[in-house]
Amino acid sequence: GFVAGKSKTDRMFELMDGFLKNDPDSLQKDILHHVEYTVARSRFSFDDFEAYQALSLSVRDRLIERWHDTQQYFKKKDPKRLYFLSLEFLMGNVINLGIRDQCAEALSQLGFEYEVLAEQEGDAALGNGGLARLSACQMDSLATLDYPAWGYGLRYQYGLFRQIILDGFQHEQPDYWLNFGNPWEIERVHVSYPVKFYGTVKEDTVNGKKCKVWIPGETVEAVAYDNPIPGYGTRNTINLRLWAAKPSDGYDIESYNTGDYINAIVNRQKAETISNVLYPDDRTYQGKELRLKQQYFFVSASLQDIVRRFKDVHGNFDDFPDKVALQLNDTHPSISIAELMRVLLDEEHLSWKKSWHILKQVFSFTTHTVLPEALEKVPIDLFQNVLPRHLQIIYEINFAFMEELKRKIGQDYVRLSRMSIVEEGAVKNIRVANLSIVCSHTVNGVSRAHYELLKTRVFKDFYELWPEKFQYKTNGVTQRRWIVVSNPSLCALISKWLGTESWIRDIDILTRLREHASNSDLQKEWMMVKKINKQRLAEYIETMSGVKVSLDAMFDVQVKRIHEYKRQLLNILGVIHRYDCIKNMEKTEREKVVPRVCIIGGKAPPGYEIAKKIIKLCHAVAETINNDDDVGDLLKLVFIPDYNVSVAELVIPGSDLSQHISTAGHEASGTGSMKFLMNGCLLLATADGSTNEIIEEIGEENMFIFGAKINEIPALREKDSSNNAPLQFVRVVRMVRDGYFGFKDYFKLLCDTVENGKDFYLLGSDFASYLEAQFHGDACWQNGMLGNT
Ligand code: NBG
Repeated sequence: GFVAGKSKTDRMFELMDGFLKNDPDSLQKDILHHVEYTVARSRFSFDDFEAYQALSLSVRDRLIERWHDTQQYFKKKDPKRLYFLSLEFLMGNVINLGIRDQCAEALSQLGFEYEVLAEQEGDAALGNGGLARLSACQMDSLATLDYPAWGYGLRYQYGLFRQIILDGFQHEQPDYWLNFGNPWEIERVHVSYPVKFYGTVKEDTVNGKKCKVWIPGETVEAVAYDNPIPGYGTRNTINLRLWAAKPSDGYDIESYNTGDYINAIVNRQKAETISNVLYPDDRTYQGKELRLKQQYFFVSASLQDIVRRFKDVHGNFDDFPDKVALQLNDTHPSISIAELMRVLLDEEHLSWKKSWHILKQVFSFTTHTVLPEALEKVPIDLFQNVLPRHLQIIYEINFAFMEELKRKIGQDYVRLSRMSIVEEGAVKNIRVANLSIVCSHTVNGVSRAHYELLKTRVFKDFYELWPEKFQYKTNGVTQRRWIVVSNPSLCALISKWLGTESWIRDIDILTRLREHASNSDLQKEWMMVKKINKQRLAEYIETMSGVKVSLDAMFDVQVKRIHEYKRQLLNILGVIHRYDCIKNMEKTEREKVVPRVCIIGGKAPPGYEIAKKIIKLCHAVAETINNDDDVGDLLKLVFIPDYNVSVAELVIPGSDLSQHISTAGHEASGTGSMKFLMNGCLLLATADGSTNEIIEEIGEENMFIFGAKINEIPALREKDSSNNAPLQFVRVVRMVRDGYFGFKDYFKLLCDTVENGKDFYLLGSDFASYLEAQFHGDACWQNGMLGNT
C-alpha cells in the first residue's frame, strides 16, 4: 500500500525522480548492476563479452526512458504517424548514442576498453543490400528529425548468411545471430496478435448486412520485439518493432484430443518457422509459399497494432487517413493493401465505398528497382490457398480498376491486360507492383534517373494514366553512421575546421568546408586521417587474406552485392589488363606505374551461379597476381570475405578510389557511392542512378565518369555487341578462357556471358572508356590530385 495521503504519482516520483544519469560514476554503477543481476556474473570477475552485455543493457535503460517520453508525448499530441513497412532492415552494430565518451571513461575505470567491447557486437543483418541499409539510415534520420515514425519488420532468427570462402569458392553459413541474445531489443510478450492463414471464406450476416467471414486453417501468434532508435541531438526515440512467430495458444485443440500429443506439439512448433530465415536474394522471390507467409505475417501483425493504436483514441475511421501514413518499402509489404481493406470491410464492417475511400489515402509506394523481371508476382493458386479472402478482395479491386480504365482508354485490350493486377496466362499471377500502384496515392523512385525510367519504361502505362502519382526521392545516407561512427578521426577533423558539430545534424553545413579546402594544414590533417584509416584497413586485409599491402598504393575498392549488372567482372577484367600491361613493360616504364591495391567484396545470392563464378574468378586472378614477385607492390588484388555493415565501416574510410560501374539504366540509385564520398574517396563510375545527381552536385571534373549513357544502351544492345568490344577486351577474356588463371572449364560459362553476341551488360563496349577512366585515375594520383600527397 502507498503511504497515506500521497497519490500514486507522488510516490512514483519519490521512488524514481528524474532520469538515469550519464556521468561515469552512475554509468559504472549501472554496468556493475547489470553484470551482477542481469548477466548474473560476479562483479569481481567478468569478461569483455559480459562487460559488453552490461554496457548495452545500461545504455538500453537510457533509451527506454527516452522511448517512453516519446510515446507519451505523441500519445498526447496525436499527430499523423508514419509507419514504415519493410521486410528488411540492415542495422549493423547499434552502439551509437550521444554518450560514447562518458561510456568510454566509465569503462576504462573498470578496466575495459570501449573499442574492444564494441567489437563484441555482431551485425543485425536482417537484410540483403541497398534497400535494407537505406531503411536503417531512414530510421536514423526520422528519429533525428523528430518525426513520429515507426518501423515494422520481421525478427529473423537467421539473418543474411555469412560468406565463407574455401579455395576461392563462396559457401554460405547460417547467421544465427541471436545465439548469445540481443541486449538491445525489448521483448513484449504482451504485445502479440494472432495471424491467420489458409482456410475458407463463408457468407454471413452481421447486423442485418451480408458480409464475408474467413475461417482460417492455421493461426500463428506474432510477438513484438522493440528496438529503440534514438535521434541525434534530440530526445526523440522511435521504435523499430520486429515480429517473431510463436505458436498460438488456441492452436488446434482438436489434434490434442485425438491423442496424438507428440505430433500436435511438433506441428505447433512449425509455426515458429515463419520468421526463421531471411531470403538471401535481392533479385526475385517468385512463387514461394513461405515468402508469401512471411510477408502477410508481418503485415497483418503490424496493421493490427496500428489499428489498435488508432482506435485507442478515435471512435470511428473518418480520421484514419489524417493519422496514419503507410509507406510500402518495395512490393514486399504490399499485401497490406488487401489486408487493410479486409479489416475495414470484414472486421469494422464499413462499406466497400468507404473502405476504398480510406485506403486510397494512406498508402505510398517506394520502388527500388529498374528491372521489370524483379517485380514480384504471386501465382493465383498459391494466393488462393494461403490467403483466400485477400484474393477475393484483390479481384474486386481489379474489377473496379479495369472498369475505370475502360472508361478512360476505351477497349484497348492489350493495354488493359498489361495494366491488370491479374496476369492471365498459363499460370495466372497477381502482379504485386500493379496492385501497389493502383492503391497508393504516391509512387516514388529512388533517384531522378530512376524516376525517368519508371515514367518511360517500367511503369509507362501507369504514368500516362496518373502522372500526378509519380515522383522521386533521391536516396541518402546518414553522416551519423558513415562518418561519426565509422570514421572518428575524420569526424574530429571536420568539427575542428568548422568550429561546430552542427553538421552532424544538418549535412548541408559541410559545404562550409570549401572555405578551407586549399588550406595546407587542413590538407595535411586530412591526409593523416586517410593514412590512419588505410593502416587499419591494411591490417584487416592481412588478417583476412594474408596479403600484405603497401600503404603507398592507391586503394581501389568495389564492395557491394555481386550482380552481373553491377559488373564486378568488368573490374576484374580491368585488373587482368593492368597485370598484363605491367608484365609487358620495360623496367624503366614500370617505375612510372601507380601501385594499386584492388579490393573487391560482396556476397553472391546462393542460387546465382554466374555471380559465384565471378567470386571464384576474383580469387583465381588474385592468386596469380599476388604470388608474382615480378609485379610485387605494383599490383595486388584482394577479395574481402563476408562483406557486411561492420566491414563497410572499416573499408570505406580507408579507400582512395571506389567503383560504381553498373551498366547505365540498371542501378535504381546506389547509396554506397555516397558513403565513399563522405569519407573523402573519389568515384570511378558510370552515369547511372544517383551518380547523375552527384555529377551535378560536385562536378564531373572531380570524378572519373565513363561508359555509355542510359539512353544509349538500347541501341548498343541492338547492335551485335561483340563488335563493340576492343581488342584488349578480347585478349583478357581469352586469357581467362585459355586457363591462364586455371579453372578453364569452370569459367567457360562466365566468359560466354560477355562474348559471342551476348554481353547483355555491355562490358565489351564500355571496356575502352573504363580503361581510360582508370588511366585518368592513375594520372591524377601521380599529380597528387587524389589527395595522396
Ligand atoms: C536497391 C537498388 C539500389 C538502391 C537501393 C535503395 C534493392 C532491391 N534495391 O540501386 O538496387 O540504391 O535499393 O533504394 O536492394
